[in-house]
Amino acid sequence: MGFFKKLKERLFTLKVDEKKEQKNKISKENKKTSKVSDSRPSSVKAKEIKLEKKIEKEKLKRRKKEKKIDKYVAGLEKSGSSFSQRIKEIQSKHNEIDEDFFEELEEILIMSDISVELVVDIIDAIKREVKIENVSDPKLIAEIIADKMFTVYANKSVVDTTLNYEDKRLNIFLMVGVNGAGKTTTIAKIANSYIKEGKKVLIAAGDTFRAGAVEQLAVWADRVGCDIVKPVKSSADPASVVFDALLKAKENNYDLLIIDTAGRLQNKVNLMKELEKINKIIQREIPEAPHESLLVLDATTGQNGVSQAISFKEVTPLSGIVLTKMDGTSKGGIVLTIKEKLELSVKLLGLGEGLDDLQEFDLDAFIYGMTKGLMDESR
Ligand SMILES: Nc1nc2c(ncn2[C@@H]2O[C@H](COP(=O)(O)OP(=O)(O)OP(=O)(O)O)[C@@H](O)[C@H]2O)c(=O)[nH]1
Ligand SMILES: [Mg+2]
Repeated sequence: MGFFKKLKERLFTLKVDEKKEQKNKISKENKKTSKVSDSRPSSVKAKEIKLEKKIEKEKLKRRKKEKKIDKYVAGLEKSGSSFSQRIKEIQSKHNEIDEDFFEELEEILIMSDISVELVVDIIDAIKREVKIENVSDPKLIAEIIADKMFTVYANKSVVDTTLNYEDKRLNIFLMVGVNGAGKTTTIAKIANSYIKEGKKVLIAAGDTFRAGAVEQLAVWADRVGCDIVKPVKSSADPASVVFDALLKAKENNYDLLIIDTAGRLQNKVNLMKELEKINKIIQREIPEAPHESLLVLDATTGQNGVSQAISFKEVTPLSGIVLTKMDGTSKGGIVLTIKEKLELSVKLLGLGEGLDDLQEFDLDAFIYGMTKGLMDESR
């Protein structure tokens, strides 16, 4: 089975057997229309109810997954269409898969912000596959490209993208990143998704440097309906805000505390000291926290963002990356580069400005969004 077919199956197939679902539906219909009371044994009826519940659960899961895939497709519209367009161009330009073809393919991958090292790996893998499968028609190569982008990414290391959130404890997420990367909006989006799950969320306005930062966060907190701890006076130290927030969160049994910070990379030593201080205060209260230290990066800054991330990694321990503004770039390959260069997983993707446009990273959905234009039919 080809890669695209397998990918679509993973993304769109319902786990529960569709035949079983149909059978269950028919038996339910019969029951409704029949005037005779249901005389079947109770074990049969119980089994039917169990299956029905399972089907409903799977359906809900599928709806959620479909919504996520739609978000990915919309958010990766720029990247996906430009990537697919360029691949199609070289497919029709070349009659055979030769060195010239590979050179142009290499350029396309590099142009989409995939690092040179990764491009070399991907091209090598494609070349091997082309040889093994004896493929000579460029029209047949799209699937191999998508497949190898996927496997090179997945094979490099374990792809752990789930956030370290657990029930029955105070979870602490620390957000870092340079000004304008999207920290504040990302905090609002994360808060919103946990609030929607019924969790009690508190935000700490730890960016006390930029005028207006606290107020901007307060507006978001109000909009998503969560509580916020602000500095008591404008000159307050971020560490004191974090301390107050920790006390409030512990006393009032919050599920999640998200901490906003200022990202002034201009002064690395100060930034390092400040983050060290914040971490120390958190660990004095909860030794294993922060449970996530997420670096927020603007995807539109491309390779610059990667250098920025490397600098941040030097000043503070990080547990993952949030890549924002993916909808604003046509170079989606940055996702692959970040993992390669930083040995950190992209845990969340910002696919738009809306509150539910922040999505957990999903390699299948990402590759689908990037290469959908190359597939024969859309679904
Ligand atoms: N299109 C798009 N815009 C985004 C996304 N994430 C954030 N933004 C926008 O990016 C801009 C900056 O976001 P902020 O959240 O204020 O960034 P910040 O890192 O908190 O910035 P400072 O507080 O100045 O340090 C805002 O206009 C957001 O709406 C995204 O995923 N897609
Ligand atoms: Mg901010």
